[in-house]
Amino acid sequence: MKLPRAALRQCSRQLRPHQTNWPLQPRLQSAKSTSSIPASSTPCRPSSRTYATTPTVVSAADLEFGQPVYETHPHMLQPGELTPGITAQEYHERRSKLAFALPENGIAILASSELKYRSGAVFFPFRQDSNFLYLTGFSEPDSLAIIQKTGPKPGDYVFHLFCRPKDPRAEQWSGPWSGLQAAEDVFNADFTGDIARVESLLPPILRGASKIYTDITSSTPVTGQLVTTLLSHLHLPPSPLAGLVHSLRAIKSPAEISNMRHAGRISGRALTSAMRRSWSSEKDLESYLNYAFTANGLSGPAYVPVVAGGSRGNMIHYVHNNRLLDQNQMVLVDAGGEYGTYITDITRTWPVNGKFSAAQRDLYQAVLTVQRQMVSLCRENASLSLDQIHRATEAGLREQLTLLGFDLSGGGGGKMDVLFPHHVGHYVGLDVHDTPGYSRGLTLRQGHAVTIEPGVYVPADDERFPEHFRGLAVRIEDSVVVDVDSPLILTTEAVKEVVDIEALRG
Ligand SMILES: [Mn+2]
Repeated sequence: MKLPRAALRQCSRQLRPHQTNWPLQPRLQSAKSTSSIPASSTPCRPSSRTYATTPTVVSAADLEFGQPVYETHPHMLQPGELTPGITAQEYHERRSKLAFALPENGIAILASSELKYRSGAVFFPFRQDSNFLYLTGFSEPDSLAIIQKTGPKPGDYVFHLFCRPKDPRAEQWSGPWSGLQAAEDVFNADFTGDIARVESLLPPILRGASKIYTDITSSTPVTGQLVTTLLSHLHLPPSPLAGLVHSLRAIKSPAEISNMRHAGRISGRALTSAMRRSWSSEKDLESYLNYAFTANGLSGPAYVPVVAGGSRGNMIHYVHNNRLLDQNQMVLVDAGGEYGTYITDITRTWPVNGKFSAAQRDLYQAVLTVQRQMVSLCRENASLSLDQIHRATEAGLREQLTLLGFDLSGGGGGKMDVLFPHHVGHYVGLDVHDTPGYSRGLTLRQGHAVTIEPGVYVPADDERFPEHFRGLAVRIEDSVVVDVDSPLILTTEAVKEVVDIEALRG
């Protein structure tokens, strides 16, 4: 069977630039005349109080979608983009690469996230499943994406997107969603259908499959029971899909790197502005950062930040952020913003009063020296994995701490596990801990995006360590993209040299 290729239609939105009229089903259904004049250009005549309201065509700019699209949000998206910085063409290429990796007649099925509730009727802002988002750009719950391989060449695939049909009455309560027509016209689905009818729509698609890849289980909301029952009836035991998608996600495209650099630049500047000011409470500092990320063009904080004064920095994920700050202590801040669903991950530690004490400076400088060395290894021609950089970090910190008078001999290994209890880094991208399960033992290559975040956490009450360092916690973290012969540091605007930090309050 010859099926249409998504590639043939993936530029369709460029044929409908801003202000261009195009037909959409909901308006057509309510049309009562055949006027060809769009409502937006019809003058209102106050004297007669008559309104021309029934165009046969309507500008996309006059419609509501479930997420920003270029026609409605030209301040957020460029022509051709489905999400900030990422074009419809790139989404097509991602699906194409996934399909290419599937066996003949293989099918991948992905379920969207569902709206999650905080308490009672209070819900969290919706966040699409990262793999679903990566392959579709479609950010709505109650959706199912199917990528069906149709031939041996790149681009030989069909994309089905099942979602919610437009429903003005329901949308009046929930806010708008995009509907089936937009699934085709905007998101380039070859076929679409009502998610409520998936029970009858899915079997004909799956029947010819040689192998199914999916991470849907019977406990996946909305479609889980249905999909798993169907697969068992069709005798198609599914294989996990996440690993295939993560292999694609792990290597960032130029557009993704650009988004991450944008998030890193704005977030880094916010951190530096925060360091310039004097703070008396963790909560004020947290609020400032969240505001600064958003006010400067990011969509918001990428994760719940750590704002930890003094020895609270020893708790790696301290997020209460509700104590007062002691002017003689340091504050450890792990905070980053998000842009186009791409995150940045930064940690800085600085003296609350703007000037390092001798012990604070020594410990800080030890961590910084190692952090800089490890960042410099994030290049393809170093041929190292994150795990190998982690071992180099341990060796580097051991050397630096010994110079500072730490006795790491004898049971030194155990002591290092106390002082540096976490891995030096992780992959970053759409998620903070990106592509979970993707091995840190793989040699880094161009396009990998990682954090480098060594830390030293000296317990307040452990007499094995020099007294003047007890209770101090230092972590320094940058997000970095691996290039061939150099690292691209995404978060360089967050200053980290001792002299630069102290100069901010000069
Ligand atoms: Mn991190």
